[in-house]
Amino acid sequence: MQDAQPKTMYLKDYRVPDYLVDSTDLHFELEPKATLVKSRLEIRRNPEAGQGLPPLLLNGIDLELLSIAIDGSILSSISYQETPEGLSVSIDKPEFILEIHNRINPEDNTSLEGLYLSNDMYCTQCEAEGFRKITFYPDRPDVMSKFTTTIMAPADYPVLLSNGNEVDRGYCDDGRHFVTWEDPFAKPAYLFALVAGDLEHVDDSFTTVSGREVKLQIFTEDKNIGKCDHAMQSLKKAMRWDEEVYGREYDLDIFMVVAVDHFNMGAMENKGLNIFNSACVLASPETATDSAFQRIESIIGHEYFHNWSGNRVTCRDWFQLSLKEGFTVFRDAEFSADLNSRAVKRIEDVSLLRTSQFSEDAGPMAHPIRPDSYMEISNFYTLTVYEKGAEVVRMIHTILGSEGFRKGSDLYFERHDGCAVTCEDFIAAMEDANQVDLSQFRRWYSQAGTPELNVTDHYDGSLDVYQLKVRQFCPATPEQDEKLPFHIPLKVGLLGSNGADMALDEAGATQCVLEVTEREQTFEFKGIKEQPLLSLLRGFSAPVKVRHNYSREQLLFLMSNDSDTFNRWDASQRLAFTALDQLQDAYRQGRNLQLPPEMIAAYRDILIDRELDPALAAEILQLPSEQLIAEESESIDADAIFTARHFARETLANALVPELKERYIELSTEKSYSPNAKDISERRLKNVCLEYLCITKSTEALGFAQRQFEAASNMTDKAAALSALINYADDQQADQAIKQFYELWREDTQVIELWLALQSSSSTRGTLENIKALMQHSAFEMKNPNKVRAVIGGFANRNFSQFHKSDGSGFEFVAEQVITLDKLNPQIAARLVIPITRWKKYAGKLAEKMKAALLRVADSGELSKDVFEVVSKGLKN
Ligand code: B3K
Ligand code: ZN
Repeated sequence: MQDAQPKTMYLKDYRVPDYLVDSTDLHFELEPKATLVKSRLEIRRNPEAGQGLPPLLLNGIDLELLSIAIDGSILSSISYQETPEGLSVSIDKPEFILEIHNRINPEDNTSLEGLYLSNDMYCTQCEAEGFRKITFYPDRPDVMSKFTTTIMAPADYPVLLSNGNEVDRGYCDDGRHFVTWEDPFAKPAYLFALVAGDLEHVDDSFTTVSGREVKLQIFTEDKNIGKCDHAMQSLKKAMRWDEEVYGREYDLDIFMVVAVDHFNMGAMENKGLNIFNSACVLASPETATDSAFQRIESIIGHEYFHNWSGNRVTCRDWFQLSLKEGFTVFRDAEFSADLNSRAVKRIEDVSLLRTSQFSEDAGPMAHPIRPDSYMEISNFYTLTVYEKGAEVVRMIHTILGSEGFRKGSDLYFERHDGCAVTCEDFIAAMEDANQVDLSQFRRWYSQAGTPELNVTDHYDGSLDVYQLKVRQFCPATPEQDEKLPFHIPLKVGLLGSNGADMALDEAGATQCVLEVTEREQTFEFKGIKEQPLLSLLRGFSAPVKVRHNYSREQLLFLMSNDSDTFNRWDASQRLAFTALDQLQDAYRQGRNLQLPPEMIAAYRDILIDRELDPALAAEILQLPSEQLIAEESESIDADAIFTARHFARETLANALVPELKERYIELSTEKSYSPNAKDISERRLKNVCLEYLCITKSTEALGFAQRQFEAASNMTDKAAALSALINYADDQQADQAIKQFYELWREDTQVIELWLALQSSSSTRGTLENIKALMQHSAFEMKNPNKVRAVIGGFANRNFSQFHKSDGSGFEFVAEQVITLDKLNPQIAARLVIPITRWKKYAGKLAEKMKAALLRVADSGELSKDVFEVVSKGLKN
């Protein structure tokens, strides 16, 4: 693979920094290929770090050092050494001013870390370790400093932004201009940001609860200025929500958001200057789908909430990443739930967790939400740290209740404001504010893997006692063979034969949280007058898998009666899984495939139930994705999964045509677009009906799709119709729609990303040949992560049948792209390689072919740290 293995970092090796940086004064002279960076740092020995004056260690990557001086004296090369990490400088006094001049090359920076150019706009991305690509610095989150930043640029970069408040601006003799920004809050270097470009902005303001006026600005290229309104409204809602729900007020006079086309992830919470992937901030009804509107609302909320959970209180080291990310995802999920449909939000989040986080937990990169080690921290911005991390915070919320949780978060913010802290500090604040003991609960932070609960029950009618026996088990994960029992809040209810919740105690509570702490534990409910039906893990109260021997009748009963909406949906999932398993077995054994008539009847009931939230109906009708079925399988048989699911959908479609048609027509009313929960949910069901109808490939159904494609005035309906045509129309009709759509939207970057994704994820049109053709299209750009995610990511992650082609061509293709991308953008390459690291879960030849593709990446020469870590863990036995 390569000669020198990258170094592994361990949590147990954490040491406080030797030196502190009280102030950081930065000066940038922007030039595309040769930007000059001058820094002036006030440094002192950290009193907590022990005696003596050890060398000062500064991180630096791809920097051209011009000069280094201490207290005004230029250092000769004997006073400092270049190291693999950066510089080691000899120190002979406890306090000093360090001045460094260095040059960087933003234009050639395709890693999109540090300072780079995107469409002629300068921007930065410093989390986690990007600041070291800007200048030599102790680039670690526990070094917090007050930053002042001066940006000097030619006049054709009129907008010059950094963190904090603007304190000066002016012109230089040579025609350049400058702006100086001062951030009064000490922060780690990963929260530093700089933007320079020819940008327009939309302005608004927000009055905080204590009456302070905050200026709000969203910056983007001129052509996108009409797409900022939704983000601005979302920002104001988020600011109000954080005041009301967490008592958190904004702290600077200005809050800025900038949209950037080239960005490795969704957005970044830099202090006062959030930088966003354009796809996560720009929207208009004509160009963005409902899910884009919702994604924007939640990401705007997420980054804003980081101002407290992340910025004011930050992480001591990167092992603590979930401290800010898990907590902030929990906060943004609750924000979205409060603003939209709580049940639908929960279903979407749990689907993502089950599909992608559970498979991470079962794969070679499995890690606890607080990892013990890493080679490259960028590889740990995972669903485990984010989404499972949020579930762990949610469990604390469930155990303590809303009020107790709020007391805990108040204490956490009060105790640690302005500090860099640990997950342990968060749990301790929750404990201390509530006088509870969360010792065992802490195992969620240190043990990886998805726990499984086996639940059996027994009803004794002569004593009116209902007993639940719960056994827990967690599969082994890399480096962790044995797991200790988890503390699991298991929310349950009991349904009577009339479908209503039974009273579980004398006070009449209809649900309770069982605290499962042992490997095996029995719970008893008294005064239960009839055999109840168990509603388990309500609201998905813990990130676990629950096994219980439900009969088909019981699941159907739960589907129609459970008072917990999430569990109504979950019952439908269990029912679908059973049917899909049986179909897979029949396929493997060469028997005729058949869908149980009760299942068809149940789906008909869902479709005609006008009382049911249409979004919930849509979620139920969808059937679990192939990826989720794969995750649930002991050994993945891709062919059987695809065939079974396809058959089930085709059968349902053919059996339910009249009901689908009626519902589709009924929901196809002309009204002006609004991304509110009710309208979104109606559009969702309408478009699920359209898709099912098109599965039948009838002329009538494809006619509906064609008409909707032509008439739609919003992108949700337009894209749904295009998707139906791409997947189910004949080549001619599909080709024409694809072409027409492109001609209409070729100037709109976000719409074209959607256009690419719809094709790459299509099981019919997303053939390898077509994917390669898309990569030759002028709309594709290998240096743009959104385009890579749309085309190559869409193929590897959302095009189950083509990616898993039995000849292994899909795996080989992904391997080739990873090798190419690793030279341009290691972070993106390391994400893309993940689908081919899961080879152990596959049956037969597919496993061999997938492993061969992974080996090909491993043997391709020098790899980045990012790709090396994922590939080497993927190949480990
Ligand atoms: N904190 C950033 C993620 C940075 C990822 C760096 N590889 C966005 C977020 O979670 O809010
Ligand atoms: Zn975050």
